[in-house]
Amino acid sequence: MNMTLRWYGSKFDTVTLKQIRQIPGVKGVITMLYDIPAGEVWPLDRIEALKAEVEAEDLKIFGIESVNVHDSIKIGSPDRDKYIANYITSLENLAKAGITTVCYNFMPVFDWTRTDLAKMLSDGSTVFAYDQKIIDSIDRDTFFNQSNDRFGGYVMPGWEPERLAKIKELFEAYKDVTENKLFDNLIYFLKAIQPTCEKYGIKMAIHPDDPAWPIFNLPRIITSKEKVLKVMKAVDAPFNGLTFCAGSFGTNPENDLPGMIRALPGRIHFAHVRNLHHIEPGVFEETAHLSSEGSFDLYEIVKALYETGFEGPVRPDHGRMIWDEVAMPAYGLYDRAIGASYILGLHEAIDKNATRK
Ligand code: DNO
Repeated sequence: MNMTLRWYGSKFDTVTLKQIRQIPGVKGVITMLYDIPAGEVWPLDRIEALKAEVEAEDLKIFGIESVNVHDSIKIGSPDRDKYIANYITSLENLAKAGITTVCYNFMPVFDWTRTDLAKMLSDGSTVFAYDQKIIDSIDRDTFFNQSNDRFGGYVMPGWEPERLAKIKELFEAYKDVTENKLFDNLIYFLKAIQPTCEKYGIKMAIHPDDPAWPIFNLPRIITSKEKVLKVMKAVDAPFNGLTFCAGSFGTNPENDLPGMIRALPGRIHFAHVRNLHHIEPGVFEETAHLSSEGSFDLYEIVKALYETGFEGPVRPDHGRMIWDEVAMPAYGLYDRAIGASYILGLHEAIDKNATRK
């Protein structure tokens, strides 16, 4: 297990590589070229410059989150092959720079969704929260129009202003995309990139849908163990893997998180480990990483990763905003550093217990 932190690049992130380097046990970053829109090629020189910047601070790039998939590929539009060809070139360029773990998602229109980006917990920290009742009662366009304001000036992943500007057209473009069609389009994409991934040893790690159920009448296909296994079986090759995101799958309390990990040996290429607190069905708030703070058993999650031989990158996920930090919501330094130390502590204890037996 390689502990990392997500880092958006020096132009966008409030956290510096120097700070990340000082978190004990953190060996590197998960990063991306945040300014390149979905569908465009990632140039090799930009990737190499990013790599050099990270390595100059004695850190390593353990993977990319995300090389985003253009909507034409998800919709299955006539021009999808052009965007798939661009995606393949980006993968080749990443592999040439030695970066072979790639996270992506296949969520229609938008990425993760929360109804509150700064809900105050009893300790005075603020967190992301979600309430299905708000989603059910709000007009879709109003929700998206308000999003730029909710983000307090930060560009949030998956909610880039240029996407929000064309949200109506995007919804229109997805109107005939059923769950089956979205699944078929994912399989078409995976089969098209398979030769490149296998040639370069690239591990593709699909991120679950968050929350793990359809919202705004859009289909979601990466929401449960059964649905993930269906994708894994449809393209049954090791390159086709998963980003195991505890916080996303865990939005649905019926998902048995350690059980999911154990059902996917060798197919989890990247892990997001965090916690949240279920309040009632469809209503939850994020919390600190500790098991005692939320609804998940983090010990069992790390143990399942350990016992299935997971050796990929792990990152703490959304953190609370604490200690008056000014940063991109959920992506500050302090609480994610605490999360990383906690996960590493669990891992050390599990490892010592296993090897001493
Ligand atoms: C949110 C993140 C997601 C994730 C993408 C992966 O904080 O977990 O934006 O990076 O869904 O493509």
